Amino acid sequence: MTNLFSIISDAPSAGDLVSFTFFIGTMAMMAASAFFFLSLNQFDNKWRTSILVSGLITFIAAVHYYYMRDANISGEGTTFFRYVDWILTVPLMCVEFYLLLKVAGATTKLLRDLILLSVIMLVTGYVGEAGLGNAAFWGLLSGLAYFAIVYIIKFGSAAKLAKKAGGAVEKAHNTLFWFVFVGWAIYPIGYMIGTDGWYDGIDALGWNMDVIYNIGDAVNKIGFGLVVYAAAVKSTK
Ligand SMILES: *C/C=C(C)/C=C/C=C(C)/C=C/C1=C(C)CCCC1(C)C
Repeated sequence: MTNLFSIISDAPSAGDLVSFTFFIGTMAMMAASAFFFLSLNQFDNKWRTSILVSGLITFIAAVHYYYMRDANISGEGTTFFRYVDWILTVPLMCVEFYLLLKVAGATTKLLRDLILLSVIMLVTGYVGEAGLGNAAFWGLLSGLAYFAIVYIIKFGSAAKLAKKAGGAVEKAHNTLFWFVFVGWAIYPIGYMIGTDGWYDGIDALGWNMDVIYNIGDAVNKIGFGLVVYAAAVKSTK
């Protein structure tokens, strides 16, 4: 592995969009982690764990982006690191929902259901993307698990708890729902670009899978954390 300073000396040329998004993604995730960790002491115990989890999500991503940056430059492929990152960070996003709704009585069953569905979504996605099976088929299974998550958050037990909690918690829950419904929907677009299937017409757009995934990660990981941060600020003052 290269030393930390290679992150600067290996800075990509402006013309290489893919490397550039890995480079700036690493920086953005590191900066966001510092921001969340350093703000911890502003909050009381009820919110501290949530902010800590926000920081862990961007920190885990920062480390994986550092490796993906190298893997992309050397042409090794980023799929494995990408999914290791997601299998750690997406369940932590489920933990964010759980922690937020705990005031209204969220149970570990809700947490378990969300984590189980997210693991199904990601494992089936990996099988399709790594070329271990028919990509369209495994992507469809992944999509079903994704919609089950959307359902729980918008209409299921999580929605009911959010309503019961009201105030800053309900507002944050609703904003996080939009991240899951719109922000997470960025990923299947990347998947369709990166794999073969009935959807190959999308390749004509000339987009790159890694760029799409990197945009998705920046929006969702940093955005999620900021929503929780804002809710914590609001209910602390
Ligand atoms: C920080 C990382 C996040 C929030 C990653 C989220 C990933 C997804 C929502 C991926 C979803 C997929 C589908 C819904 C179908 C195709 C396969 C996936 C795994 C790309």
